[in-house]
Amino acid sequence: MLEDWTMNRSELARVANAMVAKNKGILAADESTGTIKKRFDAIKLESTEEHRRLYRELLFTAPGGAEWISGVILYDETIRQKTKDGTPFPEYLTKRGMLPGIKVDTGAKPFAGFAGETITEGLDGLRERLGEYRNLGARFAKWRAVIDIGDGIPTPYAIQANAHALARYAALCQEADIVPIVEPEVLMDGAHSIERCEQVTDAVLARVFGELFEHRVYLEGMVLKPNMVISGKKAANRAPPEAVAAATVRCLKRHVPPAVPGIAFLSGGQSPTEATQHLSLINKLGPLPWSLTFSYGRALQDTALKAWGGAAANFGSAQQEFAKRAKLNGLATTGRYSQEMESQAA
Ligand code: 5MM
Repeated sequence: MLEDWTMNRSELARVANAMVAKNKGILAADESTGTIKKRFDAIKLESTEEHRRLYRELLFTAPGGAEWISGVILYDETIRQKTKDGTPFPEYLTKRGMLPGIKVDTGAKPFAGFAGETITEGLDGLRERLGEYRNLGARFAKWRAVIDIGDGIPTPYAIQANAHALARYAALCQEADIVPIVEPEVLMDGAHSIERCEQVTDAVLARVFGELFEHRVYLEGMVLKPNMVISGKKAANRAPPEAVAAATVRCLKRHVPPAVPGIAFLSGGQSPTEATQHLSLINKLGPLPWSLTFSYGRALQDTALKAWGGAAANFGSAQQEFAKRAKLNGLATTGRYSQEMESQAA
């Protein structure tokens, strides 16, 4: 029994370390049906199952992409889809050296009794779903808690309830030999200052790691996916990139034990270049006890999605755009990105 547990732990740690391997990061391609529809609306493309499949194929098969991508977070529909030649996506990704992952939460829903706050759902039946996803090839999973900053929010109890759900999810994942990505996202919507973001992120991370400890989560076998500490999008004087990097590192040092192998940031509405620059500046502040990388959705995909526009003729150029962003973010994981690289070809 003890032997099984040790083996299970060493495999969890192996996968978690591979997810945050040097020069690489994670592609978040787990947009639910409603979110991908919004993305397609922006390029005036109908959100059919085939268009969603084709778009994901564009990203996953991009020449050069796998060099910088360690893993891909899939959605329930996507993990069951195939490349045009009939290879299931998880099998295709694995062959190219990218770990398949799966979003398992069922979304942030209004938190009853707490106006303006949400609680992430999806724990019911999770043990069974994890078993199915493991059989479909998933080696890691993701659950996102959403914390909004506003008048009188977040409340301590909404933070606690979300942290508790994240920890229950993480423990269930590890039981199923799946590495949990623990994603507590403090939103950058609104006009709040960077100081307020730091205060809230401090409180959230403190509670999340408290709950992970209580739930006996094996820290060496997980990845944290936090927001950066950053001014609200509508703030009057937004803090400069160096201040974002310094505040983010300060906050993480206070709360994330060195046992956690890696931290993979979400982009949260930052522009693609902003997200890359911040990551690079953060890494310049090293050495740090964890690997610091990306798990971007929009900041990796936006330029490729626009370049594609749903047209077959643009497929190759959109793949180049994606590979370029993957490479620049890969370089940012070791602080080697510079803005001059933006004008160079992939
Ligand atoms: C890819 O976007 C995911 C959101 O999907 P739903 O809102 O449809 O569930 C999201 O969880 C994503 O993985 C993270 O928030 C990071 O994405 P960004 O775009 O913030 O980097």
